Amino acid sequence: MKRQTMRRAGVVALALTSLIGVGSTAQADAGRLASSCASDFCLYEHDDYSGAEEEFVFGDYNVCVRSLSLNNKASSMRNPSGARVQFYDSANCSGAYGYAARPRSSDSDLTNNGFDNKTSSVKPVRP
Ligand SMILES: [Ca+2]
Ligand SMILES: [Ca+2]
Repeated sequence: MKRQTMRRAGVVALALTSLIGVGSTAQADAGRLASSCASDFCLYEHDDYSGAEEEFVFGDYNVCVRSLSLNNKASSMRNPSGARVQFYDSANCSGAYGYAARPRSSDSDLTNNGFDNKTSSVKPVRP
């Protein structure tokens, strides 16, 4: 089980590297826990910022960004940006958002917000 997770994370890391030049998901668990989100916003496959990582670069407020590699999989998040980030169950930020992250915040477990494995798109808004 563990090995399988690592292999999947490696594939995602490769895809991310070609996309934005950052890929740290293939490191050991300890390394992932210690690493921080180098982009505007990061989703993680599992609790405590572990598993595969998807990084987001926000162009502007109110622009919807779809989750690709972690669609319906995100279980924790880091938001180092100055934006409030709204989480949507739908793919194009349609309907009401289900969860909102404060600027410069992180959440090691989205379960208690009722949003584990649901996020399909996110939208940064002015805080
Ligand atoms: Ca998950
Ligand atoms: Ca969803």
